[in-house]
Formats: sequence, structure tokens, C-alpha cells
Amino acid sequence: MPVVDIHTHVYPPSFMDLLRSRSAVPYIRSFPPDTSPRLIILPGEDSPSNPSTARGRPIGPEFYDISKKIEFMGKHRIDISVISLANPWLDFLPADDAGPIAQRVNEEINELCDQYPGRLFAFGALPVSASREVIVMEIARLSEKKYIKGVVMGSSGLGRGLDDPALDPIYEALQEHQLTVFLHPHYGLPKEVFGPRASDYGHVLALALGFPLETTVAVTRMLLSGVWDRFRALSVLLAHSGGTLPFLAGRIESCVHHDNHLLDELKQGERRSIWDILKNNIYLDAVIYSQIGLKAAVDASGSNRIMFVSSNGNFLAGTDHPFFPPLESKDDEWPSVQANFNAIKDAFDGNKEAADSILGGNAIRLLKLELR
Ligand code: 5CU
Repeated sequence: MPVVDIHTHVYPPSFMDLLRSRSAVPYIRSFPPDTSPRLIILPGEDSPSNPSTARGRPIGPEFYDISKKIEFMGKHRIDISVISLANPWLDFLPADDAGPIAQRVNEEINELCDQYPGRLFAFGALPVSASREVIVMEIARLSEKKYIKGVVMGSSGLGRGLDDPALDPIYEALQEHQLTVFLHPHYGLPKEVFGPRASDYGHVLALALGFPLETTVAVTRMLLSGVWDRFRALSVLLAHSGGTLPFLAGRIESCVHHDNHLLDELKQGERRSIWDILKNNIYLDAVIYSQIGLKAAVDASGSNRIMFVSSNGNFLAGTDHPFFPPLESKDDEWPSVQANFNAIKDAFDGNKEAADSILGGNAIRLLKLELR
């Protein structure tokens, strides 16, 4: 069974040029006296009050040179990668630019895949600030592209979250073209949540806690607004094993059941439960770095829904490359990748079939990847 990495990012050349040309987040610049370029993408991370080592992250060819991705795959015995534009995708573009830039970036990504047939597939990026017509047209266009197997999206949707009724035509189009949404966080939580010393702690609070909670809130808002009742065939792959969704699903469901305001609003008898959605619409990557989180997610959603991260039904394996590189030597295998692989191995010790599904089989089935 081939090993498939479904969580692996890239900034194609024209997007790099765009980042280099900008002076507001997201952008690339150096902070003298250090001359090496840094990638500034998270909201507020370039604040002058932040220590310079907390301002962005070093950026090198592993972010934009596709041969580095192939090298990384070789080093970690990954057969196929489903690449996606890294956050913040095209969210920040002015409305008039978004459509043409999306087309260019998606074409470039499709061409990158064409350089390594059978080894690379991709999630396309959506021009979310453009009109709904333009977005729907781009979805239709992407569905014709040889290597595009879904779309990557953030939790802000068209700017007002994924429970925004204005997204209905987009969900409709994604469902019609059977494109899986790879839902990835970017915005985190308001910085006040992390307190006045947050910048003393580098990116840890934002990435370890802000990202997963952002995903959890986004999917819960979809649930509460009835998105999953209206779009029963929508298939969504959640980054980082669903944030904290599998862990909190019971509490979410209980709060819904006990909320007087929702009694009529949600037509309790008819709505789909979070458990139903976790089993039928949601897929999870296995980018969680420990078997404890992985097992909880598998229990909540069924093993065949997690991806590379591994082989259970809705689980799919992932690496988050090129983020989380080793801080010391870059020549060895990456500990972040090893942690994810080991979690799968430990969680499914002795169950080769489950491990194989998570490591590749689930992704091949869900995304209909053509094997060579
Ligand atoms: O290190 C980071 O900030 C990130 C990020 O922004 N996006 C991601 O996918 N992983 C790590």
C-alpha cells in the first residue's frame, strides 16, 4: 500500500513573488541585522514588541522548490503527496485580484504535480474574496484539472465563517463536483486569550492551542447552522485530527440538547448529530503527534477516516511539511514526522490493515488518487 501524505504545503513561484512584494501580513522580509528572509503569516506576529525570533519563521527552498518536496518524500518513504497552498491561502487578496490570481496559482500547482506524475496531487485554492459566481466558476474549473482532488480552505470562509449562508452555493458546487474540502486553521484565537506574556512563548500557544480550537469552533458553527443537514454529501478533511472536535463532540452534543433557545431553531428531532457527521462527512489527518490524541480521534470517527497520518477509515496521514522542521540538522529524518508515524504505529500495533489504511488506503479511496 503506498504511503500518502495529505497534509503538506507549498508556495508556488508566483505566490512567493506576491509575498515578497508585500509589506503587510502575509509577507516575506528580513529583520536586520539578520539578513535571512522570514515568512510572516500569522495575524500580529510581526509586532515590534515580539522578540525577533518570534517574528515569523525562516523560509527557504523547502517552501517553494518542488524538488525539495520530492527529496523530503524520499527521506521519509512517502510515495504520494497531496500538496496544498499554505495559509493564509488567497484570503487576503482584494476582490478584483482574487479570481485571476487563484487561476494562476492553481495552474502552477497543477503543473508542479505534472512534473512528477503519480507522485503529486493537490488541493486547489479558492478566491474567497471574489464574488460567489467567480468562486463557483473556479470550483468547476478545478474539477477538470488532472491533479486537483479537492480544495484547501480556512475557517473564515468568505470572511464571516463557515456558517455563513452566503457559502451555500459554494458548498453546493463542492458537493456537486465531489471535491473534498481540506479545512485548515490560520486565524487562531484572539491574542488576549493567551495573556500578556504570550510572545515570550514563541508560536506555541497559537499553533498548539489556537489552531485546533479555531478548527473546532468552525466545524461546530457549521453544525449549529445546519450546514451538514443541507449538504449531506459534503466531505471535509480536518487538519490536525479535527482540532479538539473528537474530544469535545459529546459535550457539544449535550450542550445542544440542553439549550432552550435551540429547541425550535434546530428542529432537534431532525438534525444530524455530531457523531453522525464525524462518521459520514468528516475525515481527519493524523497530524497530532501522539497516539493518545490519535486513538481518541479514531474512536470518535472510525478508523477508516483518518489519513496519513494513517490507516483507519477516516484517518489520513500527513506531515505538515515544510512547517516544523528540525531546529538543528536538517539532514536527518524530521522528528515531527517521526512522531506522527510512530503514533500511528503505536496506536495500531498489530493491526496492519488499519495502519495501511491510515497511511495511504483512505486517502487513495477518498480522493480517488490514480496509482501508476
Ligand atoms: O508554523 C506555523 O505558523 C504553521 C502555519 O502557519 N501553518 C501550518 O500549516 N503549520 C505551521
